[in-house]
Parts: sequence; structure tokens; C-alpha cells
Amino acid sequence: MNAIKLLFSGPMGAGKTTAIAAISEIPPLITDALNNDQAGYAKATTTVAFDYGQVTLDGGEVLRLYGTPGQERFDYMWQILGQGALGVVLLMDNSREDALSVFDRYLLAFKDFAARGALVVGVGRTEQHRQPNTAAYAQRAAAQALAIPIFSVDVRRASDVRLLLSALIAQLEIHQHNE
Ligand SMILES: Nc1nc2c(ncn2[C@@H]2O[C@H](COP(=O)(O)OP(=O)(O)O)[C@@H](O)[C@H]2O)c(=O)[nH]1
Ligand SMILES: [Mg+2]
Repeated sequence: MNAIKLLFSGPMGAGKTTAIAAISEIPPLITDALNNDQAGYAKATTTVAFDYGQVTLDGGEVLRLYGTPGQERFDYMWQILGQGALGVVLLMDNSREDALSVFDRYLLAFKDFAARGALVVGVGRTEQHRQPNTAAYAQRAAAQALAIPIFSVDVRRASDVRLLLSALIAQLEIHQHNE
């Protein structure tokens, strides 16, 4: 049976832990610790190492889902966790003032994945924060010569997380056929 490694990335609070917990068939391994990074930040805990969950596709393939830590000081972990990963689900928090510049930075970090059709974007908290819309995100991607699928999602809903995974897998298959 094939095991496929996928990465959930994005800034702190974007919903990586929530997304993996929403769809994992095994109790997700969550390595949250007390959050000392931002005084007054609403979240009491944050991911210092990584999250892990698992999903089996109809064909029997096992998806291994890893969540990257959100803080910038753990950037090196992105590189380590990214090794051997087939694709990336990038989660964005639309309630942040700097949502688009955060997006720019993450896209740059995962440019290789994005360029080979191995990255999809889920923008969260759009029910309260409609702007920037998905077209605005697409424009920032285009500025880096990237065309990637971008969805407005609420990762508390398992169906939204599955939508992101389906889009990612569809993209990966299209690119395989084109090679
Ligand atoms: N209102 C709202 N809350 C969301 C949405 N997506 C995620 N959340 C919440 O935002 C928080 C995200 O935390 P977490 O999953 O720990 O983020 P992480 O740091 O990326 O792992 C959780 O409390 C979620 O319930 C959304 O679309 N709307
Ligand atoms: Mg987390």
C-alpha cells in the first residue's frame, strides 16, 4: 500500500491542527504547548513541533498528514517536514491585517511545490472577513508566476478539508499525466 505524505502549513492560528483533527482516522497526534510567543494572543496553546494525522483513500492509499509549526522561528522545520512530501495544503487566516504579505512569504517558501501543481490554498475566517477575496490571493500568486487553486474554507468542517485534499490530489494527477 502506498503512503503519501502531505503537509499542512500556514501561520499560527490558521487552522492546521483543526484541519488535521477534522479528518484524521486516527486520534491526531498533537504536540501543542503553552503559547508564550504573543502576549494577549487569543490562543492559549500553539504547535511547537508538528501535528500528525492519517486518512485512507478509496483506492487504499494512506495519506499521512503533517502540520508544520506556525512560528517563524521554526522555519527550519518546514524544510525538514517538507522532505518527501508530495503536496502542501497552505492555510491562510483572513482575519489578519497582513494576510496577503503572509501569503507572499509562504508562497515563496513553497514555490517549488506551487510550480509543480503540488500546492492548494485554503483561506479561512472569510465569514467574518470577506476581504481579501480569493481573486486577490490569486493575483498575488500570479505576481510570482504561479497559478494555484485557492478556496475559501472553514477547516472546522471535515468536508471543507476533504475538498482541499481532493483538489490537491486532482492537481497532482494532472501534473503526472503531463510529465
Ligand atoms: N470563525 C472561524 N474560526 C476558524 C476557522 N478556521 C479555523 N478556525 C478556528 O481557528 C483556530 C485555529 O487554531 P489551530 O487549528 O490550532 O491553528 P494552527 O495554529 O494553524 O494549528 C481554531 O480555534 C479553529 O476553530 C474559520 O474559518 N472561521
Ligand atoms: Mg497547530
